[in-house]
Amino acid sequence: MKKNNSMLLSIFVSLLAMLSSCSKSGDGGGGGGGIDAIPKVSVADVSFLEGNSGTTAFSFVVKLDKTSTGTVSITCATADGVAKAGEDYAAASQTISFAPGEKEKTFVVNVNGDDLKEGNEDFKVNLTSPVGCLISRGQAIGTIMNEDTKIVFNNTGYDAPTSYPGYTLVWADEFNGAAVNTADWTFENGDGCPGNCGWGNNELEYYQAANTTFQDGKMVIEARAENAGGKNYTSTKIVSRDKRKFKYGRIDFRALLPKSQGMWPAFWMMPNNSVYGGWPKSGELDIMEMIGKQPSTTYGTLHFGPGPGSTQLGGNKSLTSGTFNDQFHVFSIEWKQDEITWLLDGVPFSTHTKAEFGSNIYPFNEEFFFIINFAVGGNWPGNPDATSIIPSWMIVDYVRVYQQL
Ligand SMILES: [Ca+2]
Ligand SMILES: [Ca+2]
Ligand SMILES: [Ca+2]
Repeated sequence: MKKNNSMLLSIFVSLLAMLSSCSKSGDGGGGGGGIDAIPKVSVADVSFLEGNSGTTAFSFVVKLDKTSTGTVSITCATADGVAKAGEDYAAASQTISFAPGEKEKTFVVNVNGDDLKEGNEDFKVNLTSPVGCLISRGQAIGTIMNEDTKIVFNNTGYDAPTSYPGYTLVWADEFNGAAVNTADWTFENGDGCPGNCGWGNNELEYYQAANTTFQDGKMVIEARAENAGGKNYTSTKIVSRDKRKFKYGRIDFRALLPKSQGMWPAFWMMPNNSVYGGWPKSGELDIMEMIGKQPSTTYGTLHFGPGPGSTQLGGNKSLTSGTFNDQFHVFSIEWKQDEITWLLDGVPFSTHTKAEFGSNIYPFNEEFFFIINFAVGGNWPGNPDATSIIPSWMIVDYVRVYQQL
C-alpha cells in the first residue's frame, strides 16, 4: 500500500512538472503540446440590407479563440443558399492567415444590389483546411435582407378595346391610383374562420390589406411567406359586395398572373343577394382562375345546384406558348340572359346556357359582385413546395363593365 502511494505521488509530481512547462511556453501558443493549446476558429453569421446598386460588402468575422505563435490559416468559401453565386453575390474563396498575435480577420463577400423587391435570401460561408487551428464553428449564414418595394414587370400583352358596339361603359376600376378605392371594394381579411376556415378549400393564406400596393397604374397583390393569424402565408382579397354589383354585360379584366406551385389567383363573382339560398344554390361565376402548376391555362366555371357540393359547368383555354406570367392578358365574359361566354384576349372559348341546367335552378340572371383574390395552397392547386416562387404577384391593370342600356 505504501509503495503504491509513493508511486502515485511520483507520477503526480512529474505531471505537475509537465503542466507547468506547458503553461510557460503555452502562453503565446505554439510551443506547448495538448489540444487546449491549439486555437479554435469560428465564423459568425451576418445580415445586411442588399443595397440598391453596385455591390455591398458582407464582412464575415473569422475569429480565433486565442492567439498563436505558429502558423494558423483557414480557407473560407461561399456556397449557395437561396441566393445564387453570379446572380445575387460573387462567389469567393480565400485562405486567411493569422499572424502571430492576431485573433480576428474578415472574409468579404460582395453582394449585388438592385432596387427590385425580393424575399430575404441567404448564402453560406464554409471554413475548410484548418492549419494550426481547429474549427469550432465552420459555417456562417449571410442573409441578404430585402429593402426594396418595386417589382419588375412591363405593360406588354393584349389590351382590350375601350368600347364595344351597342355597349356603354357603366363602371371601371383602372387601378391607376395609390390605394384600393373603398367606395367600390371591401378588404375581406382573415382566413375565413370561424365558419369557413381556409375558405372551404383548405387554403393556407391569411388575407390582409397590407399585401396590396400600387405601381405603374396597376394594383399589385403580393403573396408572402409570412406568419399572420396562425397562417404561414399572407395575401389580399377584395370584394365589391353591396358596392358594385351587376347583372349582365361585357366584363374585361386585364392582369399578369403569378406562376409556380400553390399559387391560385382568381377574378370571380358571387351573388349579391343569394335569392336561391346559400352556396352553391345561388351560383358562383368564375371569370378567371389559374393554378400555378398550370401557368398557361385559364379556367372559367359556373357553380350551382342544390348542394352541399357544387354542380359545375365550365371550360378552359391554354396559351399556345408562354405562361400568364410572361405578359398581360384580358379575361372576359359576355354575360346575357340565360347565357354566358368566356373569352381570352377577345376570343371566345366557352359558352354555357340555361338549357344545360336541366332540373337545376339557373341562378345567373341575378346581380353578382366581383372578387379579386390571390390564394395560396388549397385542395385544387395543392400546397406550395420547394419550387414555389415567394413572394409572388398578381398584377391587375383594370376591371371594366360594359352594358347594353
Ligand atoms: Ca435593394
Ligand atoms: Ca432587391
Ligand atoms: Ca391600370
